Amino acid sequence: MTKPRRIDLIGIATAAGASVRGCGMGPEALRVAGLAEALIELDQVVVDHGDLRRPHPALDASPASQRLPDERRADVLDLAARISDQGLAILDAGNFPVFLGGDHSIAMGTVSAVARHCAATGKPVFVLWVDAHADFNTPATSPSGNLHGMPLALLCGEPGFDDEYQGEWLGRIDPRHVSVIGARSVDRDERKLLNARGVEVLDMRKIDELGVVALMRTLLTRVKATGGHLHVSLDVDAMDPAIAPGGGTLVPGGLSYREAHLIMEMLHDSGLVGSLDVVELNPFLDHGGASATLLVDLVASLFGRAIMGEEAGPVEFVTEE
Ligand code: 6HN
Ligand code: MN
Ligand code: MN
Ligand code: MN
Repeated sequence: MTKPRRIDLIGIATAAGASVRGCGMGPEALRVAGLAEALIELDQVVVDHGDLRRPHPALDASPASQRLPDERRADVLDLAARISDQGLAILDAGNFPVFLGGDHSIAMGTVSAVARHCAATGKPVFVLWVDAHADFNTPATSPSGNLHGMPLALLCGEPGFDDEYQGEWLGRIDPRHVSVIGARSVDRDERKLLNARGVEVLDMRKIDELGVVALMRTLLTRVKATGGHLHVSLDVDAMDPAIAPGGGTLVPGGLSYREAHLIMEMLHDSGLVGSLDVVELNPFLDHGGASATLLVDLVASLFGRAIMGEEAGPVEFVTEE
């Protein structure tokens, strides 16, 4: 990755898109785990913009987690609009935004910021969704109603979202420019949509059979050929729960420590990544900061931390026939 002018951290302290509470504390846990310090260690210039959050709602006897998804939707959309505007300003200033979630619904805002920024220059946008889930549900296909399972469908213009969901995110991304890697929990009707729209799903079986290197090379070669901007959205549950217990929707059989790092190292070497989300970290469920620390180390790999230092040889892209 060519060194960005500056890395801008922006926290989004929310769990409004999820039904398990606690990932609103994610940004602070990533700070405590040393995110900024790890980046500064890599000679990056870092600015922390603090957190976006909803004003504290009026208290009543029932916890927020008992609010229905529809009742939480206004919070999700309000935050997404603010994330989109703030993310756009960061990108337009030539800086690299790192969005700290928060649940994965924040990607409606983060990816729309990238799409708006790139629309001005005609640069195609590609999205790499590193996740146990595909987050491509609509209100009709979702088993939970939770908006953190739907951001990609909204971004890809999937029909079935009524006027309540209007905003900068709708239909901003070409589904054929989206790759999900690490998937192992895809809902029945969600799978049909993914196939119909041509979303690439590099699921755990493909990783087992072909390995991260072959899959990532093919993907990066394709993005490179178009001169596109690659946005990476990293969900903590992409990693195996044994190494990343701090999430509210864990699924067994995830990325190993080295598979996850190798993805980040290859992304770094490609020079293609221009924005990043780190989402779904739930410090309340984490074990002694293990997941927060892992995420910080993965971000460091994305920004060039390497086992033998930064002078690793050039990576060759092999175009597969
Ligand atoms: N996440 N597919 C499930 C749903 O409720 O739509 C789980 C979504 C999880 C979302 O982890 O970002
Ligand atoms: Mn730019
Ligand atoms: Mn997700
Ligand atoms: Mn997930």
